[in-house]
Amino acid sequence: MRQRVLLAGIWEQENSDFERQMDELRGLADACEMEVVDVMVQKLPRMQPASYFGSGRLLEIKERLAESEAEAVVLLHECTPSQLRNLERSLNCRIIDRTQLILQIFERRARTKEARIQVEMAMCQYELPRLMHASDHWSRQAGGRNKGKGEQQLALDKRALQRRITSLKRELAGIQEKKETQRRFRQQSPLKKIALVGYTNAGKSTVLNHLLMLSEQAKEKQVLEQDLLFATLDTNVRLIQVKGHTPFLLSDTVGFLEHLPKPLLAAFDATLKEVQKADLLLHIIDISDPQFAIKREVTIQTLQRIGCAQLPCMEVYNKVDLCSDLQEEKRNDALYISAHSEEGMRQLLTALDAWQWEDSVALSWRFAYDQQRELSSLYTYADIETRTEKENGIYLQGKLPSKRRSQFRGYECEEI
Ligand SMILES: Nc1nc2c(ncn2[C@@H]2O[C@H](COP(=O)(O)OP(=O)(O)OP(=O)(O)O)[C@@H](O)[C@H]2O)c(=O)[nH]1
Ligand SMILES: [Mg+2]
Repeated sequence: MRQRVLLAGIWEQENSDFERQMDELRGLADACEMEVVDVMVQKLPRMQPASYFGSGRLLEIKERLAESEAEAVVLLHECTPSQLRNLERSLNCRIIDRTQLILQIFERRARTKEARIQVEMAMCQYELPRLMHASDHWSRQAGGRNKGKGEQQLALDKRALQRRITSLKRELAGIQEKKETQRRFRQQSPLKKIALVGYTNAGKSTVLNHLLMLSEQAKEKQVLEQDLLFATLDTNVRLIQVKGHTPFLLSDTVGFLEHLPKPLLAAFDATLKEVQKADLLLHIIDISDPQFAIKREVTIQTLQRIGCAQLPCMEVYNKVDLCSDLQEEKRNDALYISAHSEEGMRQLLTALDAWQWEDSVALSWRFAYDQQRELSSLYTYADIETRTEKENGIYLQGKLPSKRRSQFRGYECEEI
């Protein structure tokens, strides 16, 4: 059964984006399978340091809680430990702040061992300062004299939590070491590494699956795509090899969200490495979403936060099938696709080809028949367009990245 919750938030004076944020909170609650039974808002210059809401509104919320039989209050902001404790005390029910809500969604979605550890670590990191704060509170109350039982218990809990974080870190490092080896292996590959990035639910996994389908790759290679916030929590790297196009490695990863809580960004640090090491980012934007411009901006800011702002990035507007009249709005420097159909997919592949061969030269080569090793090495890096076998050798024409030219200069010949 869905948990019945009351959504509540402070509408701070300078916040012009409040309604959208509340809508998003509703979406997050939904993603956590909660039933929103009521909404309470208070307009204030800023949130109250002690109890988030003003005292009058707290009484009202208490009444509404009783009327609606809500089991918990979900807050628009991340709260301080003391705000949470005071709210819990005055409302006498469970308080879930925005960070906890997101952590709960991640907990539900985590499927692989790595994702589960990352989420648990983020939860412990969220808990720790709260526990510390509670223990400080106890120390102050005891006035440094006899340590009360409660305080001793808190100290034990704190140590247990710290030990758990250390052990999770160790376990995660083990898993990530294996992944790092795979990553290094891929790094040596001549194939370009492209990473899908974007707001959660923009359609990143669907784009990956569509390209896999065009690559005629096995069905098992497909990744999970779902109309859910944070459907993807793991990084999946796949080889995209569509006939007539240059192959590349494509990675799908966790979606972004406005004010993504710090513990989550920290715990998913290694997962985001895939993005940091990419040669190109494909920023997928859901153009059917009325809020797409804000979400695009949030993605750009998140990329800055994780140190990826300098990477080349191509913007891809997705879900055009859901928009009726886009013609006038279309930008020349962006791509428009529908990952649900063929629309724009070939243009996307052509644009990726152009990017891959942007810094390349068209050349001709001749190899003797006993130079097979050198010849196959050229095939690794070049896009070969023609191959002619003659008496005195094999003649080839094609494109080669400029930086590789010196390696095969000895085989260059006049045009065939
Ligand atoms: N109509 C339409 N729906 C799409 C398109 N692309 C994706 N979707 C739907 O959008 C929803 C989200 O797609 P995903 O591919 O899971 O989105 P994502 O960006 O990977 O999301 P997260 O993993 O949560 O970050 C799914 O229900 C998809 O079927 C599209 O071009 N058109
Ligand atoms: Mg996904």
